[in-house]
Amino acid sequence: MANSPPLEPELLKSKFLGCMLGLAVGDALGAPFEGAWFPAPDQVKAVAAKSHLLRYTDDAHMAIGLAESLIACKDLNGWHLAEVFTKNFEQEPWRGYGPGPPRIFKKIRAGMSWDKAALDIYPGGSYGNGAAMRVAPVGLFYFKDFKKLVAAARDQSIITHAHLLGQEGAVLLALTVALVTGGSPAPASRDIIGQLRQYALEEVYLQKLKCMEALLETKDAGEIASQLGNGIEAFNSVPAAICCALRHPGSFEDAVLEAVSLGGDADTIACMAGAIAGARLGSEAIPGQWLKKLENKAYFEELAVKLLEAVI
Ligand code: RVK
Ligand code: MG
Ligand code: MG
Repeated sequence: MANSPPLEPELLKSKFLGCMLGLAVGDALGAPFEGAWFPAPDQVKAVAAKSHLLRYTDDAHMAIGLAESLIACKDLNGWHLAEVFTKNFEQEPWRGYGPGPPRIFKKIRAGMSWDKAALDIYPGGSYGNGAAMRVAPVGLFYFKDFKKLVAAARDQSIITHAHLLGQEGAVLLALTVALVTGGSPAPASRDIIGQLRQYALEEVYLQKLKCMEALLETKDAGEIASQLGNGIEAFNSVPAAICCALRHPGSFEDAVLEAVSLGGDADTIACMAGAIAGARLGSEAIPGQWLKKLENKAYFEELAVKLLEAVI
């Protein structure tokens, strides 16, 4: 992004807000459909319309922790972030965390090092999507410096998701957020896929990024789930989320509804798609009827503004 002209401050603010609010809205819209079988977009809209509160889950809760730590440390600090994740979990353990992280937080609380605890749970570490679902604030914070972004996306993964497949999902998601944040206009979807292919190291991601180009045009959203996956593993959800966001570069609503409609790990896929779509289109693109019902909306806005202040 070094050669791009600087963005207008108001536009950048809207993009930071759009990303933080977008990930929370996506998570909350998808949460009632976690594990569902291809819910129709109209059904997703109807459930949201009937809800008094759009409540987010572990995905956005952990993105809050990441933003809090980046703001406090002005960088990615593994010790500090592990403490923030642990404290936030202890305060709100009911947010629907995946199986691994609560066990890791217990080990960290008992004194285990931030970069060792995760290896005690799954052999080689977890390749669940928990590191990618929360990583969007890294994409915002380091949107001007991809070398630092990649290192930070990996370091924040290592706390809970040390497996290279878990780390790479986080890297690809953070890069996509950075690419759509830094460009005005944001690069075309095919160019973004091309850039991601240059950073991908693992075969499963390279192969899915290749499939994604053809899926940009498909009329059958079910093809996305069947070719890219819709599961809890990072490699079965990060490519699908990126694909939904890139297929709808002009509509936050279409990107997020399509992400939920894949079913499976719907809150997480919609959280990641919402982060990308919100960063690309800005907060004005998020439907007001969803935003006004979002739980803790003001806190997501506060974090977005503080993240921006830390990078300009
Ligand atoms: C409940 C074998 C492995 C593995 C490995 C599988 C929330 C396991 C959010 C594990 C997200 C699952 C989700 C999830 C995030 C991972 N060998 N199997 N090396 N690594 N798995 O426990 O934070 O919804 O089946 O790290 O990634 O909304 O249970 O959790 O949907 O992936 O949880 O990995 O979960 P974990 P997470
Ligand atoms: Mg969740
Ligand atoms: Mg989930």
